[in-house]
Amino acid sequence: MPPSQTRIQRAFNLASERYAALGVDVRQALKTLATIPISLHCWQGDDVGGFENLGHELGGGLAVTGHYPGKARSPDELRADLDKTFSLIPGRHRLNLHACYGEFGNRRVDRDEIEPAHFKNWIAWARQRGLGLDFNPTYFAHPKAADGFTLSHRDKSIRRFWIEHGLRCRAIGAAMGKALGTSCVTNIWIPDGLKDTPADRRAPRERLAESLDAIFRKPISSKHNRDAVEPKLFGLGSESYVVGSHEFYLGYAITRRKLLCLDAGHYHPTETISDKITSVLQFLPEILLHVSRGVRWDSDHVVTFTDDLQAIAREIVANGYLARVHIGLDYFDASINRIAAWVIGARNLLRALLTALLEPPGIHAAEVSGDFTTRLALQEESKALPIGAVWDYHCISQNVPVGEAWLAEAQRHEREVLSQRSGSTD
Ligand code: RNT
Ligand code: ZN
Repeated sequence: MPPSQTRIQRAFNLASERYAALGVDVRQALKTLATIPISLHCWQGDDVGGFENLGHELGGGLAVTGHYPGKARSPDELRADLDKTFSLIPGRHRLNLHACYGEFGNRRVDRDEIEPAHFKNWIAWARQRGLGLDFNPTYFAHPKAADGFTLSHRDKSIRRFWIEHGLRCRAIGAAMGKALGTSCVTNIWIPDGLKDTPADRRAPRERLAESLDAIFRKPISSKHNRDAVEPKLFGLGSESYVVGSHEFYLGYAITRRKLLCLDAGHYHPTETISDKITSVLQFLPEILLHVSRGVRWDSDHVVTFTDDLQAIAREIVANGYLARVHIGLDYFDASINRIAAWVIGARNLLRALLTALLEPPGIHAAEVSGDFTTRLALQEESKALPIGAVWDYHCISQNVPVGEAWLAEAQRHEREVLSQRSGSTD
């Protein structure tokens, strides 16, 4: 064993003893951690660009800032970047694709024409690597979404177009789930909303419910595809009214037995999704999370190791919800190396889950016995427990770089691969 490995092993042994004294089984925690899949969002790799080559601006209230060179310009480049990324993250994970990332050759294939065949390379790639796929219809960056309305549009033909897109996306999701033997979560987010005070808040919501019902009419086995709907309170250009608000989709998901997607950036700045998890899971069998980080607004910053992130992970783990919560990342940062952005967010999310798995049982026990002093004392003391030693050991056992060593790998990839991509600064 090289000296660094011996050091990591020794630190791990000491840490395990420390945790064991508090009643925590570290090996069991690592076993569980290794089974938790994170759905990595493909759109961090190319600033939500996709491969349709429609030349249409992103829109829909989504904004990617930064001009870091080297973004992926083709599906092959994106897959190469993802391979590098996955090699720096411990565990076996999933990829979350948007419909605009299909491979259409030189043809123009509109959103109401897409088929599973356009995703066959992604499916083959995922199968080879043992990755699951998740999916999203793309309701933005399109002329028929340019006025800010899609499924709730007042024009029936535009609604029809987007319903067809939704139908096709569910079929693609099911094809992915079937081919890979792991159910695909197909998540619907639409940008529909208004910048200024609406005169009618009701009709668009009635139309949205109707459009969604049309998309979901056909039953699909949950073995292959699960439908999720994603609410939002406000967006850029939809500050006054969002058709698919939290209450709208909460009611919709409960009555239609759909997954609700909670995005950490979609609420008021002091409102957290961690507290919502135990509430909505009283009434829904499963949910999807878009783990993100809003800075002042839904800015989709790279996920860092915040209290918010730790609270989300803790609520999933402490309440035994790992089987009912699908965990995905959702952010886009073009101001730093895009692979590093993926890796930082994913490693933080996993570290937060590990922290939750290592929570001393005394915290819960203190609450049960009504001793809130002890609860608070243990909560605070547990923040200084040697989680880093356990995490390092986990990385070594999963054959991924320990600590900041992953960065050198990402930088080598930047020198050898990303920097060779010309004209890739915008
Ligand atoms: C937008 C939603 C949505 C998107 C992706 C690209 O506010 O969070 O999930 O980020 O579909
Ligand atoms: Zn989201």
